[in-house]
Amino acid sequence: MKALVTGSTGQSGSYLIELLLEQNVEVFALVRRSSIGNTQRIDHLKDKITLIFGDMCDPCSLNHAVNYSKPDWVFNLAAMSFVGESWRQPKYTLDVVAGGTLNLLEAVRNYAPNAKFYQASSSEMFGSSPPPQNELTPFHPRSPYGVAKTAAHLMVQNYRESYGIQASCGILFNHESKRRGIEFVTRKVSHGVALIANGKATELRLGNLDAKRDWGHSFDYMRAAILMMLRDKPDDYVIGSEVAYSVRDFVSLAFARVGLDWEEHVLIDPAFVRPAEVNHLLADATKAKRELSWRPTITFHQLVNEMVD
Ligand code: NAP
Ligand code: G4F
Repeated sequence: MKALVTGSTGQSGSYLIELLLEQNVEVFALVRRSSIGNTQRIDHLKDKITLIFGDMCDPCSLNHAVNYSKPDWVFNLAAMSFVGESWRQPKYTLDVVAGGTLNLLEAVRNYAPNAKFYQASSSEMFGSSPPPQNELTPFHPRSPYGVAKTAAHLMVQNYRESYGIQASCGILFNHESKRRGIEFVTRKVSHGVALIANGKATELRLGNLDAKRDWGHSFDYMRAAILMMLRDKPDDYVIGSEVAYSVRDFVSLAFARVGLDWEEHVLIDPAFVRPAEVNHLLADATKAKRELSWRPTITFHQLVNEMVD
């Protein structure tokens, strides 16, 4: 069994590759060229996988990657995934997330039409649709990133219906870990708490503390992605913990982990308030529980502690 993974150097790409290797899947990892190195999250796996250089915006490189690896499974995790940045780089976000997915679907259609395809869709697509959200909830994205993910999601469904591509979309709610990028709120907070606890900073500047998210662990959510690929029939699944907490809850628990009162250190900075907010995401993962027998194993409190520790 061979798998091609885009977004291999990201948070979830690294957990996914570890899980695939455990199952003796041969892994081909798409990596984009960087002048300083961007493979830290998978450096410990480099001897066990094949790196292929490429970029989601370059169809030639994706054609090569698919033709060279001849994969049974394609996991499309590559994205400009930071919502806040997507207002500053909307065209680039659309190009990578939506255009890149189209480029990859074409490469699969041409060079590996029987491969199973996994699309990293997002709860950000639900935007302002009231909670709980499941596979039937209408999309109302609130950011350029959300719009781009919605376009990619619909394109994947279209290739499934038009060409019979065996594509499944995992509509994943927020998932985090100690490998999370520093600009996302959970990592920013846990890192900020560590700096303050070690006397290297005194304050932490944040935006909207009222937003609610359904947070889980990246390891658990990549287990779900593999379970989707093991199904005979492609389909779309919501993956989430079915419990939502506010950003304030996360902040309060993270500071409490080191015995500090968050209200003595957190300042609200308008620079981190978004032009439009997604107020409340809460998964209804009934279908995944029923059809994939998937359950999360790491709780919100364990996640906060892991990230702060
Ligand atoms: P991440 O840590 O930001 O990783 C993104 C990956 O995409 C990195 O490997 C990055 O490469 C790569 N990438 C970005 N632009 C690229 C381009 N033009 N060509 C090739 N590769 C490119 O994100 P993540 O948290 O692992 O998330 C994985 C996927 O799931 C993303 O598609 C994200 O949108 C989606 N998703 C995430 C969540 C979540 O809560 N984490 C929820 C729902 C959906 P570099 O390392 O070189 O930057
Ligand atoms: O951690 P965030 O930046 O994640 P967000 O926007 O929910 O997006 C993440 O989850 C999506 C799934 O729903 C993924 F598709 C996406 O790729 C990404 O992984 O922000 C979470 C919340 C927001 O409401 C934001 O306004 O935290 C709020 N927040 C408050 N202060 C902040 C800050 N977010 C960040 N990044 N930085 C702040 O200072």
